[in-house]
Amino acid sequence: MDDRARPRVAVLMGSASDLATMSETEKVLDRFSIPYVTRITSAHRTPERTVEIARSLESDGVQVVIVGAGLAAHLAGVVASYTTLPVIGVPMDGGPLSGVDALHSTVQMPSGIPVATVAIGKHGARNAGVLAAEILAIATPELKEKLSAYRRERGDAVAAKDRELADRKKTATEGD
Ligand code: RP5
Repeated sequence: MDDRARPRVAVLMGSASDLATMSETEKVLDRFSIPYVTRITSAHRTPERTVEIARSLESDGVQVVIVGAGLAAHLAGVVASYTTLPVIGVPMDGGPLSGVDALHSTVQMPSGIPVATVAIGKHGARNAGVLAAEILAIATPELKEKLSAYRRERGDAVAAKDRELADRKKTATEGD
């Protein structure tokens, strides 16, 4: 396989029901042109497949692993226990506890086996993509430039909204 097409990030999730949220991670990775592979595997329903996937990540060329899971979210922790690659955990929202269960399950790892846990739901899914890009950027200067542009764009969008608001207020006051 052409090395540029080799996945550098693995996006794993516990269920197809996580796809809508985890597609936010994919969008960010797409934006930074980071090749990734997406897999559905469950710590509880397909434990053996999960171990198989976790064990092969490094030899497949993956450098950062992003894992989304909900409810009693053990997938990120289990994957982290089988690899020394950095693992980013995304707690899924939904369920009777609105994702707080998944947040606690993902973040409360025992010392020695870290899972870098981001926010619950879509914000976390997006940040997982950005964090993966930041990790990869350590050795990839082009990515650093893309990250700076991304931040600039987001800052500019806030400033544009602020100007828009000020203009609306001014027009409203003039109409009084
Ligand atoms: C977790 O259980 C999955 O990550 C998902 O967030 C949650 C519910 O899964 P489904 O019952 O929708 O398949 O393992």
